[in-house]
Amino acid sequence: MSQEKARIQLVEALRDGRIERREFLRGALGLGMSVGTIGLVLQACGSEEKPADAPPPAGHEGTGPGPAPAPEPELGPIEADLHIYMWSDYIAEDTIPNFEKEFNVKVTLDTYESNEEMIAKVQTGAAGYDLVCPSGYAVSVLRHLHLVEQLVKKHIPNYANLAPLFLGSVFDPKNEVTVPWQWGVTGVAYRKDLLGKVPDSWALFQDAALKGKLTMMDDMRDNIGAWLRFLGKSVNSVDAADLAAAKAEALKAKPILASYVSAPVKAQLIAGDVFAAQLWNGDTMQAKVEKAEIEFALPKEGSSIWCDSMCIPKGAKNLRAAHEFLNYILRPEVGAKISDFTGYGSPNLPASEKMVNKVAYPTEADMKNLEYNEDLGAGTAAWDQIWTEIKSG
Ligand code: N2P
Repeated sequence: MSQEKARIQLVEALRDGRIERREFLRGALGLGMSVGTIGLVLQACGSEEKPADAPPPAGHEGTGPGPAPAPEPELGPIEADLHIYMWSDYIAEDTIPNFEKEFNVKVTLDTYESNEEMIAKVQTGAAGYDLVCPSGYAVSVLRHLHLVEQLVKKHIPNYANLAPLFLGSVFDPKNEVTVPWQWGVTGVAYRKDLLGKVPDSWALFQDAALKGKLTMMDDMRDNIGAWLRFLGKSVNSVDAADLAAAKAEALKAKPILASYVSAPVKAQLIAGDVFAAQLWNGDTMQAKVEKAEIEFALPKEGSSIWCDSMCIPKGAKNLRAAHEFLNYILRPEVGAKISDFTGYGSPNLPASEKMVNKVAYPTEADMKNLEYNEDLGAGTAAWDQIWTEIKSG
């Protein structure tokens, strides 16, 4: 019998009351289970006592009724390298250098501009990344493709800092694969001095008087999603008639737009070449630091809200370094500095309290006009097709 099977049988025996706690402890230590895992199992099986040096349980799973969690694997010593792939302008300047110094790890950071770009690269399997940062729906896509590793929570004790609002999500109901990173909303960044009005509708991007001074994001979900909301539809619609109507609106906007561009539009807003751009709130705040006349608005038809999370792609080589990094970014002071730089909200509760430029968590009223993007499933092909037609049309 494999050691793993023996461990599972031992946990089951304790859970079913066939062996005593003392017997379980002896067997578990003999099978090389860590003290942390033993603590979790004992807690899940209703034991009051914990081994003397057991850390607090990580996350929320294993504390309710139901089967005990499978023993967590052992991770070796920290590796010398860590490869991160994330959105551009999404981390404070000193986050990585400070981690490198403290943990003696060399970090490589590559950036992307959309979930689709990241998924395509991770799917090749050759990218060699240890951490990626998908939005919620993209976590579902990666899970569906079996492209994410389970987290070893005993190495992320700071997971407890995450606000309950961001846990137990539809894309990770048991908090097994994600560390929520930043949350935000999609709307309109604009130069109040140049535009001369507050944009209140997605129709702004069809205003011929502003030809060449507007941009929308180079992002299938945000772009088509905005036109769906404009039409009173869900950002997650896969209905053929809705998509055809959204495409028609997008094609009306296309000759007015200077380009399809996401985060890099900040430089054009600052320079005043672009008067208004579809953009996320945090990137808008980053641009505002350089140019005070930049503001952010949410169109009345509504928009999307999202939370991006760190995940470990399948086959990652530097697992221990990835976990140490996740635990590090969950420190309140590190998390606060990240969000103070990005301009986004922090899902880390003590970090959000420490932030200089606080971003309040969305209220129920806020949520009335905002939707989370969901995995489109089989509908993804139709969206891809429409997006290709919009861009080449
Ligand atoms: C990157 C912001 C990414 C947010 N600057 C997209 N969910």
